[in-house]
Amino acid sequence: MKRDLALQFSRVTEAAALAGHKWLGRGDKNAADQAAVSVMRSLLNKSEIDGEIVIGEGEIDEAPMLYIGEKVGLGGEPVDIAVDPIEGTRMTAMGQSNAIAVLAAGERGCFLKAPDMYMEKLVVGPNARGAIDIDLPLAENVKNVAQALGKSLKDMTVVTLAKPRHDKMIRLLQSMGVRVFALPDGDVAASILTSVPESQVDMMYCIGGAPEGVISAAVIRALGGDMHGRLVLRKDAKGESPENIAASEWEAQRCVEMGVEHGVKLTLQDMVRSDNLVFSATGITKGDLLDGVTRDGILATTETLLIRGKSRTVRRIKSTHYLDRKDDEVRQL
Ligand code: VTB
Ligand code: MG
Ligand code: MG
Repeated sequence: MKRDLALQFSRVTEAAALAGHKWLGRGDKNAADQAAVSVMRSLLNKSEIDGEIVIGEGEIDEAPMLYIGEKVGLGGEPVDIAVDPIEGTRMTAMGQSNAIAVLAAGERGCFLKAPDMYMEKLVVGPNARGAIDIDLPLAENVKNVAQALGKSLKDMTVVTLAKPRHDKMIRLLQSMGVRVFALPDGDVAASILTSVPESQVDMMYCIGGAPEGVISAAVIRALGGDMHGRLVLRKDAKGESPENIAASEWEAQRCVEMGVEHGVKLTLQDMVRSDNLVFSATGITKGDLLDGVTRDGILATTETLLIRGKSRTVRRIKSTHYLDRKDDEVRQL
């Protein structure tokens, strides 16, 4: 993938973050999402790529923009694109930390095409590569990772999402002496924390979205960390209510159509097949990973994490934007 495309992708997540931020704390997560989706799409369509959305806003009948299979770009390099215009719409709407705008692009066929369902995820940083196996009990994984890192359990930090489905797991880890950080939402940012040197997080474990799982796999691969996943039916993540059982039947059907299996281990290589990728994330609200957007009249600032998988170059780009000078679709005064 041409080097210069990376900067182009960072402009796309910057614009999505600026658009989403306009809806910060206004309680309307759909409006925030819409704004980010639409600007992301229009900037992708101005890029010199022959792009296809492989992880996006959903199926064509439910998502008018950035749906799975949508073609984007002016033509040029063939790339597959995985997006989450706002990873954390609820966080944006409620003014909580850690919301980001995110995109991963890779060579054709690079990313696992996963249905919009749940995924169990286990992520570690570069120093614990090879030490995880999602088929083993979590307690064992934590011990193996601690050993790989040369740490005692009481010095281990695991990050997860604060969801009822994780309560038992959180108590188990805490009873082992492990420190647990339970964030309200946003497992992409949480996953990245395992693999950036400045963070104290050793492992991320949760059941969250499968699309978010593939996006996380892209950045974890680019950073040299490790990850296992497993597609989980809704009834197994959220309980056997009639709606959840019906949703699970649809999910199982989608798995067959998309040629993936639920309930089986997915390695990092299964989810992301090449290093030839670019990952870009821009903070919307201030978080552990990135600063959020700041606004003062027509002036705005953003912070973006931009990573090229091939060279493993990690850039943090602080930008100042004069919104009155932007193209119409980005100009949000
Ligand atoms: C997951 C997680 C995301 O929302 O999709 C979660 O992967 C939704 O979980 O990072 P629930 O269905 O239990 O609400 C996020 O946390 C934010 O989009
Ligand atoms: Mg989203
Ligand atoms: Mg999301």
